Amino acid sequence: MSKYRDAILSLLTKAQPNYLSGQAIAEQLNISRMSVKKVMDQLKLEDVSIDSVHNKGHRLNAYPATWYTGILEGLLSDQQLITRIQTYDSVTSTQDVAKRTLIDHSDTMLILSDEQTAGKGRFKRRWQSAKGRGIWMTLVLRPNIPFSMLTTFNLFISLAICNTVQQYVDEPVSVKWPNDIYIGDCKVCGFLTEMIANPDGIEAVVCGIGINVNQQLEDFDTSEPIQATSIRLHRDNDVERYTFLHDLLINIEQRFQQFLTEPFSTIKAEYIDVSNIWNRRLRFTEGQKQFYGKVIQIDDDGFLHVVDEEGNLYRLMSADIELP
Ligand code: BT5
Repeated sequence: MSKYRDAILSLLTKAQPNYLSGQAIAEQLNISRMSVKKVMDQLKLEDVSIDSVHNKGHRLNAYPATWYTGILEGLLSDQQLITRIQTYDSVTSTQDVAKRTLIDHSDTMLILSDEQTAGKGRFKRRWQSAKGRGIWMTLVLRPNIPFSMLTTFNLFISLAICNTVQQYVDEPVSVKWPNDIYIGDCKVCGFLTEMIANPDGIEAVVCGIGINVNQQLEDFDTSEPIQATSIRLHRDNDVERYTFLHDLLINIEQRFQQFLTEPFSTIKAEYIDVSNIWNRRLRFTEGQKQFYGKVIQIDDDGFLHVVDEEGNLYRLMSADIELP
């Protein structure tokens, strides 16, 4: 595999919808036109649709059905959130890959896979990750913040994901505190945030995000009782995953910046507005404890205030909430 493959794909992506001549590519990368042609021929044998026209050059016609690092590098060159991108056909879990990779690299990262064979939810629960149907990704971020600030990170990220999904469906998209996104009463996305720390502070925030994008009903394994939906199930056509990912990362970058510079109180009204936990009887599981109750408020630190059916008050930082 040519080491110029990613660079060529990145140039073609940035040039879209225009053609880029073989000569221009060769000059920019300081390689021969023959090397450029070899890479083009190889890419055309895969599922990359490249149009090559005599006297005009090469053009990327459409995004492929699988992830290509070079295309993402070109597509995401307008953002500052991520410096390293790694894509895979199949991994156990992007979360595991990210944690292994951050040992050797100190930059910010996006790890993306077409399939996860052992995708994980919180508390090691299974996360279904049908091949080619969703966004199965982990972001490694390096915020220079005190530990205490992390409590509201998920709330900002929730809004970024919720807003992005809402760009693709008409039905209202909602947030289920602390880390789920719903369409109606079904989960379209779950994410989890892990922290890698050393005695000096936070080394990395490892945020794994799973979004059901193009699944049909039969793509979900219903042998376990899950209330899942996908964006596709609320549209007439498939979602183009590269474009979706680009939109998502623009929103995450903007919300992450807001998280670093503004308190949760500035987005609290917006957050409350898209939350689906108000005015309903909910089942809470916190560790071994389980109870039914109602949410009273969310405070400025992002904690949930809940009253159970005996009138006891709780201030929760994290919990499993079921919508019965
Ligand atoms: C979550 O956990 O919702 C966090 C899921 C994070 C997944 C991403 S994918 C990329 C990265 N790599 C990983 O290995 N993980 C992250 P939790 O709140 O514990 O919810 C898990 C529960 O959701 C399961 O027990 C099922 O009931 C349900 N579930 C499993 N797969 C689902 C899916 N694809 N869509 C909706 N619900 C699902």
